[in-house]
Amino acid sequence: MIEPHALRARFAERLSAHYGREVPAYTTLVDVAEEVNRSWWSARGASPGAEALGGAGRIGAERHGAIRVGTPAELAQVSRVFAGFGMFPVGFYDLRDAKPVPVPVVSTAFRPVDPAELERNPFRVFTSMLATRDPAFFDDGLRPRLEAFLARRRLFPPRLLELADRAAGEGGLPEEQAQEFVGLASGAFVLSPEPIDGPWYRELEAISAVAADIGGVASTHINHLTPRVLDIDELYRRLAAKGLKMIDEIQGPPRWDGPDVLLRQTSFRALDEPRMFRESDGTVRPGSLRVRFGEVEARGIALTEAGRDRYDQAVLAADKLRAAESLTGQEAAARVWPDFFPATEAELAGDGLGFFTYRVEAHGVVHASPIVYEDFLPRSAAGIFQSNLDEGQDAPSLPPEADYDQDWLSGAIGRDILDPYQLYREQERASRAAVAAALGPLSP
Ligand code: OOG
Ligand code: NI
Repeated sequence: MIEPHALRARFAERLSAHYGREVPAYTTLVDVAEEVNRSWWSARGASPGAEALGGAGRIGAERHGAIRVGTPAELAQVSRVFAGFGMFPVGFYDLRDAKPVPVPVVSTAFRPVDPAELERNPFRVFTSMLATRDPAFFDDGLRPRLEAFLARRRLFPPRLLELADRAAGEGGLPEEQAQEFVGLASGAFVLSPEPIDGPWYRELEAISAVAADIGGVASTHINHLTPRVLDIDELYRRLAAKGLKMIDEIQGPPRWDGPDVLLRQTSFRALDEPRMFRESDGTVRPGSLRVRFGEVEARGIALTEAGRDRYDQAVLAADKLRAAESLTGQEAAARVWPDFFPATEAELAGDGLGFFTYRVEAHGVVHASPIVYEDFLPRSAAGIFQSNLDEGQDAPSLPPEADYDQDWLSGAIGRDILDPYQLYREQERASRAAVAAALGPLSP
């Protein structure tokens, strides 16, 4: 039996091999990320706490991908496919009122939830669904045509869903079916060479490039695959030295002397890719689309709700400072950060701002290790979407209206969307309970 974690590792590897062939800059990015990680481990790998970020094996294979679908029914099918790989929906992200540019989607992330499963292979996929019901983006003239187009297409062959259900239900698949499952699943996320309906695509593109990417074509695709790097600033420098440049500055927390929290990411625009367009006169003509891009990320400590509040306040303060003094986002964040976050992991734990696990070491000494943030940040996500949009798109003039929320999305998927805080809290609680069992109760 090939278990879900092994299926997941094969799936991630297959997608990565495919993506590297199609987007050569991705291969460069992965190579440089590996170099940076090797230097990091050789400089710091033996120091206490290095393993807390996840082992070198995990981090070397670590990727996240992103896909976008059009309807609740498609999302429910995605959920079945990923369940076969041991990946479950965690977190709800509403990007419809994201700053600076709203994106007409609501999203969740499919990922392993068990710490042991994450260590075996942490592949996760940020998954967005088009908010077709929202009149802020789609008017009554367009919506029925869009929904009819989406209802006609089939993203996942029935055999794929059947194998996924079996893998989820039986805890894996025999070798032959495992290969078939991984092949069909990766195939479903490969960019299709089919000609695109030109007028239809452009009508949607006038509203949002993301709407066109989702609803303007008959299939879905992985639009980026993101390696994890242990020093994102160093990666930035090495890429620049190679003449490659990340387009956006780093999103998320700044580089500073204190503990790294949550997620720092940056992305680069992919090149135009040749595609065929079918025009209204019936001719098929070559054109190009820019739908895939590159991204890299560094993961820090998971924050509690209180820590996350601090983070949101720090971001607001950085925004203000940035506007006032024309700094970059990272410069502004670095200036305000010490006002909001303590400089040591011990204080982050003591102030209840970050999640940690505890274990008893020799002579009854209790050691705290930070829990790595396994999720996403809506504001960075919106920034990442932005790197995929062409310039000059107007934001819609209306605020989001349709009531998409986490409960609605859970209902649409037919499966509970898990709360990331609850997962981290439970992990921390279990480790404290184990310490208490070994030593007697731990002070809070
Ligand atoms: C997803 C963007 C979000 C991230 O890393 O925050 C994301 C998309 O472009 O579909 O991947
Ligand atoms: Ni991403």
